[in-house]
Amino acid sequence: MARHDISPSEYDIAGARIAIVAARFNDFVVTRLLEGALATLSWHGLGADDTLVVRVPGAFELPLTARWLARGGDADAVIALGAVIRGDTPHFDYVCAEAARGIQAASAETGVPVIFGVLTCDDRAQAEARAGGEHGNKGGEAALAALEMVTLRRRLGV
Ligand code: INI
Repeated sequence: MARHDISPSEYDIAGARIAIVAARFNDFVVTRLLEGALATLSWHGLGADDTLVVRVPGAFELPLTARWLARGGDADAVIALGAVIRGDTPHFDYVCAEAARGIQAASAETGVPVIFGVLTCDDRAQAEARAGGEHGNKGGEAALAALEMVTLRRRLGV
């Protein structure tokens, strides 16, 4: 039986097109996630002509927009970026849950990989640490996940 455990050196992404939907809420963090994602895509040879960036109000709007982009047929993968930071009310829990559930549903319903690049943090410091700080840049990691899924889908022929 074949094994597929794809490393970055094995990416099969020639001609791939990647759509990114990024929340504007908590822009001080999301912009860094976006920069991380674009830098990683660029490092792997995907530039402005291969990427589409769409901004939406907040993480709650990510799933619907990801579904539009995935259904549009032009994207081999969609990356959803956002940052939900806990406040004093249960609002955080609703936004996180719907973003996660909706992004998974967008992927399952369209068959296009939709990557969950949404930080869910207790405070600004946690978010900044994951957006180019001591815990790396989760936007860049989301881009790698997208490229791996594009490659895997091509390999499996699905
Ligand atoms: N949206 C976020 O992306 N992050 C948050 O932390 C956040 N909080 O905490 O409220 C948030 N709220 C807005 C939400 O995503 C929608 O844009 C809004 O409710 C309109 O539908």
